Amino acid sequence: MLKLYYHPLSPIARRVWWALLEKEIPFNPVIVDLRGKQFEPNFLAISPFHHVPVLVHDDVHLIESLAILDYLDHQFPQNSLSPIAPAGLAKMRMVQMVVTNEVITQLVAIVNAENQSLSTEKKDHLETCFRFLDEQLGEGDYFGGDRLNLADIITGSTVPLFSRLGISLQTYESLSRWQARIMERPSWQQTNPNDDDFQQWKRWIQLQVKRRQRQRTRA
Ligand SMILES: N[C@@H](CCC(=O)N[C@@H](CS)C(=O)NCC(=O)O)C(=O)O
Repeated sequence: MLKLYYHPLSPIARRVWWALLEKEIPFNPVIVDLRGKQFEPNFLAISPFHHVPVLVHDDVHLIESLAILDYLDHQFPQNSLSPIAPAGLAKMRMVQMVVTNEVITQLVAIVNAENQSLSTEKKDHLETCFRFLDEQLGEGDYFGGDRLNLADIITGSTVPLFSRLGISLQTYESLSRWQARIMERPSWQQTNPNDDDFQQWKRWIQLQVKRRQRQRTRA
């Protein structure tokens, strides 16, 4: 059976967990305690950059959430989460990359700033991200039009966290409608951290940022 190394509070590992539920693929979940166990040699042997998620399926062993999602969707064709048409596939990948490269960094910056206000530069950047996602949705129910795809899963594991951090999406009509729709899905609800866990995740992110700053000053 598939083995997924993950942590229930990791929005990046959540992408894979959520996709497994949507595709109704049975799996064996292994929680990695990210308060230190990720640096132990037996975990580093399967995840050299000490990250979750990791997927092990027979002799296939994968890190990197986007690669894992591609593998799952092609290896298990039921409830497909990837469009076939080239333009649809490229759009899905474009949205995935924008969320991964542009949006997640803003999320970390907001959690780290806690109660201090964000710089104008960061606010502008976040607005550009939300405007982009809003435009990509247009009148569609999902990024792929009327069908959920991997872009929805990646965006849906990330964007609703901004609302939980007090950032309103109200001015982005398509994105707000899409968010409400996504949050109704049982697989979204099953993988969504409760409030206590969410507070714990924020503290964990702040510690990670401090750890990286310490590493940089030592280097
Ligand atoms: N590019 C990787 C990033 C994975 C990642 O950053 N995972 C975080 C949790 S959200 C992690 O495992 N952090 C533990 C650490 O860096 O020590 C992916 O997409 O899978």
